[in-house]
Amino acid sequence: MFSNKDRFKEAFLKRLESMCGKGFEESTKRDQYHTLGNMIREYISSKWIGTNELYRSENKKQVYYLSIEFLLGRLLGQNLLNLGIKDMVEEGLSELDIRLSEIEECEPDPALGNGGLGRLAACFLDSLATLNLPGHGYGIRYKHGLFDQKIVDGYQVELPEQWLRHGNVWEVRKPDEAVEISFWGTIETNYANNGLSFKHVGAEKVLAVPYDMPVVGYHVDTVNTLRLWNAEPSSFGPNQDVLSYKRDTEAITDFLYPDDTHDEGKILRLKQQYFLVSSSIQRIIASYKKENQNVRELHHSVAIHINDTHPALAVPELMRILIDVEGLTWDEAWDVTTNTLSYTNHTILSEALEKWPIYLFKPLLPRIFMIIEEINERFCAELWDRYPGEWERIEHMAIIAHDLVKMAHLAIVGSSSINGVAKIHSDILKNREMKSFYEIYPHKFNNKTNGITHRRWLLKANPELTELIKEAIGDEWVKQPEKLLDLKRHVYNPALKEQFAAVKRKRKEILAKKIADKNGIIVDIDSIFDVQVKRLHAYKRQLLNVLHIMYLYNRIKEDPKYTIQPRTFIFGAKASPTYYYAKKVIKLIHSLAEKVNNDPRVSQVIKVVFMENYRVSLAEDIFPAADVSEQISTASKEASGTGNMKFMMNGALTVGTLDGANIEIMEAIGKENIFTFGLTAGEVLKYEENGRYRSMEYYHHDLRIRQVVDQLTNGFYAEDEGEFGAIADSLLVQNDQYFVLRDFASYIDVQEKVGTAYQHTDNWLEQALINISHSGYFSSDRTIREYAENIWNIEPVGVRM
Ligand code: CRA
Repeated sequence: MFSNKDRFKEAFLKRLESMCGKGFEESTKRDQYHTLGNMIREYISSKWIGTNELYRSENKKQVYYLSIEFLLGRLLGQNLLNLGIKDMVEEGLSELDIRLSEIEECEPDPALGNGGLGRLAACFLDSLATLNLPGHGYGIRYKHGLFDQKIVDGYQVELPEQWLRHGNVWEVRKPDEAVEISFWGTIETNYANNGLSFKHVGAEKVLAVPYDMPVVGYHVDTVNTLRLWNAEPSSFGPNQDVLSYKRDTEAITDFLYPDDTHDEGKILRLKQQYFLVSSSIQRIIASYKKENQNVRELHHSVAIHINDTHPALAVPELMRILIDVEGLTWDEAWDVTTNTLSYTNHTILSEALEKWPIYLFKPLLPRIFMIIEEINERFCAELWDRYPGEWERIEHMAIIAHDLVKMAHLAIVGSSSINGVAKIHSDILKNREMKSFYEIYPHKFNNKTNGITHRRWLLKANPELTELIKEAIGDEWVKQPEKLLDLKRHVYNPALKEQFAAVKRKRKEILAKKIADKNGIIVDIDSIFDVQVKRLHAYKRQLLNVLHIMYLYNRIKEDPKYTIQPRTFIFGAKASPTYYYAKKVIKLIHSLAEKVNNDPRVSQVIKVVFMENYRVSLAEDIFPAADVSEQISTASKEASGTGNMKFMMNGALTVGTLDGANIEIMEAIGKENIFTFGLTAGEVLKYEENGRYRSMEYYHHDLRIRQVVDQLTNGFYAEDEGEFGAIADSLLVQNDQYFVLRDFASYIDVQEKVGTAYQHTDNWLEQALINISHSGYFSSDRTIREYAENIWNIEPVGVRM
């Protein structure tokens, strides 16, 4: 049905009638979306089955990537592109007077993630499949993904996200592969003649039913699997109070927790984590045992990756199955477990380090708790041997201490590999945050700098730029993104620069139209599109960006001779619903926009735009249109960042601190092609240690700072003077934890340089092209190859299409 355009058209019309029970004329865009999606899924099936058969017959090692989040974004367009049938389908549809882009708009954005961590998992799946690597994602099928953001009077309001309302064309329910998960109850210990055995009695059972989604590689036959688990009542549930049992069970997969950098100490969250881990590992072992006899050799065929600490219960769960179900001894089980598991840390923010109180943990997961106690005891005994008498050190490193279970310690002790997500982050882990663990396990620690899939963030999001690059250097880089470096030879070619400028302009026009439609704001295409899009968090310092704009406003008002290169400041960000400060920053951006955009003179040169409901599909419109990428986190706090890479790949120049992957971006493109400013990580960490920073001094000594900070509370931006009190307090009363005022002056300076640089158009375009040419290193293909070779020990399987 996809062999040529005419057969496709015919099949499409036939399928539309049979699926929707309507003729073409009456069909809606959504009917057309479902029809096309259905046809594509069917087309994928044979490759999917083929891939699974190949994996079975070759019996090569496979990796399972356990993640509480997968932020996929829309799949229709990406699948068409990866299957190599997009142009044909697009033409066929247009002959039927249907625009593919309009159909694509009907697909809800599967928002099963918050931000970087979840999106990284999605990029990794794309790379695994494209590189023909046997690797699958295991996650949760949340009924509601991340909330939809509405802005009402400048305030964020959260609406429940409803991605499953009209069904999900990509998924296949596999009830035959459902497994049971046990919560609560008690453990009976039996002393038989050949040792101990444990029986979990009185447990509440929950059924985990898998829904599989195909992960299609780019122009290859590999189709891997993303398996999402759904919680359902089990037939072995209680007889009494069936209704509340049903409600409690389904609640497990109802919601994605809308916070990535805070520890949600809720029992439901712990239930989600065990639900994911237990269902995944039970199934992984069952499928291993179909082809292999000896679970003692599991790690030769299986690698299981723990994406941040959320799935760290994989350690005791694998132990439980190996000991209680498979009958291995403790030592045998420990050997298999530690050789199977690997762990990535994504943050050093202490508020994100998960610690579970025993009083919640132990009753919910009694057997798992016993196993963690045993792991902890053995670990502490080892420490005692190594550091006799050093109680403090041992207490500090223990997995259980002060009535808390420390998930990061559990993951480190139970894994063979621990990695950070950018060089500086991995170094901070080794030398500070996890120093004591690095001392005893130096061989376990390594770095894997994050990456992004260029197939979504360049090929799909920016077809215009993709074409331009292909015209200039051919298309080898599509399969080998590091070959984008070939573009470097052409950077000074006037024709290329001109064409790139035209592409950028076109993409700015497209975004400007969206802004006009959605926000009713007319922006100047010739202005710098200066963009900060990411989750709202104090450490990411959207506030620094805002204070700069407030300063510009004052400057323009006060000094009639002051001229600047016009700029459009674009923001997109969701704040966690309970994060008071973050929501105030969103309100402040809106109050600022109101003032700036309505001032006759100021609005000639600057505009402020907040784009509602930032998500993957919106991001695909934003990155290609950006001139400037704001990556201004407090140095040491942003583990890597991945938006920075998406901007770079689309030819935006970075304004950034020496943080996360910004540093590696700078090393790749050269200092002269990035605008850096602010404290270094070393300086920040030193301040944190010696406590010598006084934000008040900066407030008193820099008039520009005093003016903007005063304007937060003197009625300038809100009638209610208390409106932004929390923000002012964070800066002054709480001594500015993220060094916003400390970095203010250097940020203003660097922003001035950006304005001047933009006026040297030729030079700017060259710098943009240099950014693009070095972006290949930041493809997730490179990252995944490194994981495959150095951590998982897996190899490509199968043949290219
Ligand atoms: N919030 C980091 O903060 C990083 C991503 C992916 C984060 C980012 O700097 O790029 O992970 N950390 O590695 C995180 O989620 C729980 O920690 C993120 O997305």
